[in-house]
Amino acid sequence: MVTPMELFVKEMQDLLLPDEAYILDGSQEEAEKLVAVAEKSEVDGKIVLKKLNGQEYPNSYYHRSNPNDVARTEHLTFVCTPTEEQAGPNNNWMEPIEAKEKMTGLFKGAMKGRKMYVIPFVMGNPKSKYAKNCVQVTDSVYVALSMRVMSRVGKQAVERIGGSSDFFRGIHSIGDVNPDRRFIMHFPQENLVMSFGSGYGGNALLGKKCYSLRIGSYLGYQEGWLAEHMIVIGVQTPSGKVMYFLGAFPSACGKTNLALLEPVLKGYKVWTLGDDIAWINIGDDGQLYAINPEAGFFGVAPGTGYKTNPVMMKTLKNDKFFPTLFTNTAIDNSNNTPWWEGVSDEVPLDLTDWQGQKYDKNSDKSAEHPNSRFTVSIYNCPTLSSEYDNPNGVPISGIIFGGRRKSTIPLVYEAKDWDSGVFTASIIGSETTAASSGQVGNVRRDPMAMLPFCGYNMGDYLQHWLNMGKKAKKLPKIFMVNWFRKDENDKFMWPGFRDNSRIIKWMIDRIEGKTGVVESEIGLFPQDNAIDLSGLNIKKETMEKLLKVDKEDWKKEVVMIEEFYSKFGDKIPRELRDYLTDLKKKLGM
Ligand code: OXD
Ligand code: MN
Repeated sequence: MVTPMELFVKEMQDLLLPDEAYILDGSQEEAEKLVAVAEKSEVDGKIVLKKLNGQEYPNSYYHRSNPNDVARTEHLTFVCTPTEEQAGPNNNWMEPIEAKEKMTGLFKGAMKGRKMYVIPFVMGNPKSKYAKNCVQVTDSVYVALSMRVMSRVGKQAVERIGGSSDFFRGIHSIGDVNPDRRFIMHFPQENLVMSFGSGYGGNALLGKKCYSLRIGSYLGYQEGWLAEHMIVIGVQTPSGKVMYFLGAFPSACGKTNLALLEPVLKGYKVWTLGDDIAWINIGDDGQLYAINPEAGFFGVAPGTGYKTNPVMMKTLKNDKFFPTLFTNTAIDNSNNTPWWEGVSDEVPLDLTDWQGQKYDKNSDKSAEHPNSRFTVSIYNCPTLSSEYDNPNGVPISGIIFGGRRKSTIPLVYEAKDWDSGVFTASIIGSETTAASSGQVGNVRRDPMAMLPFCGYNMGDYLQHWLNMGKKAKKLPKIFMVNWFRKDENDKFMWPGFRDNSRIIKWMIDRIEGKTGVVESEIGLFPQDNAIDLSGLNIKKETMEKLLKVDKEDWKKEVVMIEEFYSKFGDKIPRELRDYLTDLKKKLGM
């Protein structure tokens, strides 16, 4: 009997017409073989992978992408639900039949002369009841290798799928890497994504943003769980107890640094479970439990260094897993290592930039692309939590939300309860960065840091968050942070990085009921001296400014929030609109 998976492969062969199909088995030999193929293959006239200095960076290879294909392309990303309202104003929408016709036209014969890689994979530990089965086809060996790092690929997935037809289907071809023929189409009702014309991680590694967030969020809405753009960490206190936190921040707000934090405070330790995605379920005891469905980090290189993220540097230099990939960084020719700003104090003398040109030190552009990335196994991470592979996930005590804001949003505050926490998270704004193609530096409203990743109407999504709160028996505390406040001279007021552990310590004290709060218009603030500042040279006035509600700023903020909410009409839950009305009253508006 032909299984649904075999049938899918056959359908893909008939549509894409590859010269041959290869089903990944997930073995070590396979990884070596695929790397050898990539070292000999060219795409766009560029060798797909080049070996880097194995003494400095074991198992590492370099990939340079087409300069037109370096970030997620939100304007070419569509959610194809039967009605436009289901996708919501947060998504581009296309009618599903029209979208499929368009994509089928692009895919027809797209793999002629190429090999089709069939990637069976599981998102999450295959032993977990929360894990999900998936199959992606692709004609990119770089994508196939990246998927091996980022998910559980191979035989265990095939076994888990068995004769079932309940698996995610991902169809991917890099086509001719032409932005005019580039689309990432999601069909949530069919558990299907069609992606054409891009080899970039977020567009092409379909297990990541496409499945684990956009399709996942829709599945969570149907099935009663949450797929979130969140880190998962365990924070160990001096008593040895570990408390688990989730953290949601828009792209490139230091999420990965927080996930691999080395706390500055003695006796505290952060254990890493995930740096990008969390799937949250209500466990048998009524608490929220999270798993990280991914198995690797696809992290932003610039700004990663021994000062900012020593644990990631150790992860990148670990030799446990084969291979580690670097994409669009610069190359230091003196020792054939990947280079980016922040990895060393000095700019090396002989650099090749991310486009393959000799780098001019006096150039005002960086040698690496601002969204250059590394792809590395989570098993390389020296702070990997022993609970990472726990099939039940970890019980969550606190959820941290944040954005990148030079003004308005205080360093930290706590939401009174779950519903006000949902309101607080629904109003996150952040200055945009290079992780998505688009304008850098504007404030974009980004509820739960999910705006680009929510696969259905964000109004329904916010209602789903409120409903989860009603269903759970014990809920985590919700906090809002802003590490990025600036003073009048445009200087960061809070040191950030390792010192952020001071704020997490305060959160733990709050969860344990060890410290009280001061009420404000927007939420609950730390009492005087409740944040441990030992060994930190920061002025009292600075802390006061960091922990203050500036009413005039907030009045402007409320106008922006109202404008954002209005896009969703009455889809925004009544509770949240009431919170906004209440906030306006408190601000005297
Ligand atoms: C990412 C992103 O790549 O959020 O993780 O853009
Ligand atoms: Mn992300």
